[in-house]
Parts: sequence; structure tokens; C-alpha cells
Amino acid sequence: MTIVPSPTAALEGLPLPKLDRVDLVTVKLPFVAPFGTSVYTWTHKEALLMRLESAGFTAWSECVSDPDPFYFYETNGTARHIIKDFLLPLGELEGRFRHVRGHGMAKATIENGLLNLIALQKGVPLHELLGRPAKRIMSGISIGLKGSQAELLAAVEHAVAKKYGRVKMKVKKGQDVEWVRAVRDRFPDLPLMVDANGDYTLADAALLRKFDAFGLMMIEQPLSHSDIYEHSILQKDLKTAICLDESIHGFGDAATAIALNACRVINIKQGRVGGLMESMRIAAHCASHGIDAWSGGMDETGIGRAVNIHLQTAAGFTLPGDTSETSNYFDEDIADPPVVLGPDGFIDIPGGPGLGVRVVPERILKRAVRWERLC
Ligand code: OSB
Ligand code: MG
Repeated sequence: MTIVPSPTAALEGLPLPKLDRVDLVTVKLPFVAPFGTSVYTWTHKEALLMRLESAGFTAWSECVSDPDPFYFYETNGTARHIIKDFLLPLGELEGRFRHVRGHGMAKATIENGLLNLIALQKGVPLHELLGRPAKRIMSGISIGLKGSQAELLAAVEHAVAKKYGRVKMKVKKGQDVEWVRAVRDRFPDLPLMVDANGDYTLADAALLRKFDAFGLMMIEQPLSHSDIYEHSILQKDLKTAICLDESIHGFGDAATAIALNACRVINIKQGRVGGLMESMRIAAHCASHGIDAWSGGMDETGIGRAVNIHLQTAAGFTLPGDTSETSNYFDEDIADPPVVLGPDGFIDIPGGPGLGVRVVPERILKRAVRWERLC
């Protein structure tokens, strides 16, 4: 019998630090430009942050939910409720979370915060705690819906100049095939993909087949946010690989989607699937089934952005993710240093223990709209 090492072996049985103090801090940061998708247009990042204190160490984590349930069912309000009333009182890693159904974003906030805290206390970078060697991380950018094709082309031009590893453009009904054609005509060799955030149905199959003409890397979440089965029907009909985002809430959904051939790629958002450990398990499962995986983003502040960067050292993250420069979203972030691309379009893991980024207290104070001490 071959013993397959567990992707989370390095983390099993870790003693948990005793928490001296826990705070939830909501910050609101303006985006440099509105971010448009088929479901909503966001003008700000309103992020629920968790601050953990233990034996003189302070660790931060970020909940990836939005204030609204337009992308996902969890919100900053539900995450606060679940963290405060159910997860935090249980007091250990992962096992206790099994009693709480769903609410992966809330779970990830605590799990990632504890792992960051442990890494800080051990004096090692988070990726090392995860059992993974350092590497340079592939970049990718998600370009929101634009008001005109000229604006879209200008944004793609900028991304190409920066040497992003791939470009994703948002599409929606009525703003799709012709907009992709405009980009493809101008950039014939660009690694390009689209994200529909669930805007289509199987009745649109003929239209979706038109995307096959553009040599796209993949089409992300063409059908309903809650569907897996209909994607398996559509995938049979498309040359272009389907990537699932919204439909994947954890390992079980990923395994189901792969078994049904509902997709050839999975977007792993560590928050949406319940944290770093579940993300590593999904990525390893994808790798052993010939399915590509990449790290999605939720236009995070520097805290969540750093978590996504460390995660991408794990086995199975085979494609560039939605990991873009801080300046793509914010003029001034709450953490330093900001994410920047090297001249080759790759990203260096921030050095030092934990996440490797410093949360700047004055910027937190400047951006905080709510502060609640939990213990
Ligand atoms: O569908 O991947 C998505 C942002 C917010 C909600 C959903 C999505 C996105 C993005 C941006 O595409 C990813 C990023 O740049 O962080
Ligand atoms: Mg998506």
C-alpha cells in the first residue's frame, strides 16, 4: 500500500496558542476605480479584520466576505455573528468547526489568524508553517466590466505592459462575445480568460459556444452560483475549459465537480472553502486528478492578499491566480509592503515571520468604521 502524505501533515496536532485578546475591526477602503461584475459593482472594500493577541504577539487575519450577499451568501454581518457566537467560544483548530455547517469565510478568518499567529511565534514565514518551500508566485489580474471597449482595451494594455501571467475579463449577458473579440483581435497571444459570475443558463449554450473561437484558457462560472450538474452538461458541449468558482464551498464540492466532469479547472478561494487547510486538500485532490487549480481573490487588503500569496506555494496551484498588485485596487492599503510585480511579472513572497507584511496601526485607525473587542 502506498501511503500518500496528507497535504496538511505539517499542521496536524499543532498546539494552539492561548488567546489573550481578540478584536474584530471593520475597515473601509476606497477602490482606485469601481469594480464591476455581472452581479454588482463595488466602489469600496469593506473588510472584516480579526486581531489576535497572544503572549505579546499580534496576528491579523481578514474575512473575505463583502458587506452584501451578492457574490456569496456570507456577509461581514453573518461572519461576525458566526465567529462571535459559535466559532471563537469553541477554542481549537478545525475539529470544532465541523459542528458548524457552512460559513467557510468565518471559519477561514479564525483558522488563518491562528496559523499566522503560530508562524509569528515560531518566527517562520507562513508558507514554512504550511510545510512548503518558498517560490516566486505567478501573477494574474481580474479586469472588471468597463463602460466602453476602449476602456477595456486600455486596462488590458496596462496589464500586458506589467507582464501579468494572465488576464481575466469579466463578462455578462450582452457584454460578452464582441468584447472578448475586441481584446483577442488586439492581443492574439495573450493568456486570456473570462468570468461570468453565473450570469448564463443552459439556454445560452449556443452563445457560450462562441467563446470557443477565442482560444481562452477557461470560462469561469458561466452558470448558476449553486450549480454543478448543469456545468457538467455544458462542459461536454464546449471546447473551452470550464472553471468553477462560486459552486465550490469545500472539498466535497470539488470532488463532486471533478467526478462529474463539470469543470477542468477550479478557482480555490481560501475564504470561500473555509481556510488554508481545506484549500491545500482541494489543490492536492485536483493535482491527483489532472485538474488545474489557482488561487482566486476577493480584492483583499494586504492581509488577505499575503495569505493568498503564501497559499500558492502549496502543491496543485498550477495556474496564475487573481493575485494582482495592491495598486490595482488601493492607493493606500493598510499593510506594508504592498504587492508589486517584478519586471518578469512574478511576485516575491514577503519576507519575515508570519504573513511577512506589517499592518500599519495609523492606517487601521484611519480606515476603521467599527471596532469590537470579543475577549
Ligand atoms: O468572481 O472571482 C470573482 C472579486 C470579488 C468577488 C468575486 C470575484 C472577484 C474577482 C477579483 O474576480 C479577484 C481579485 O482581484 O482579488
Ligand atoms: Mg469568479
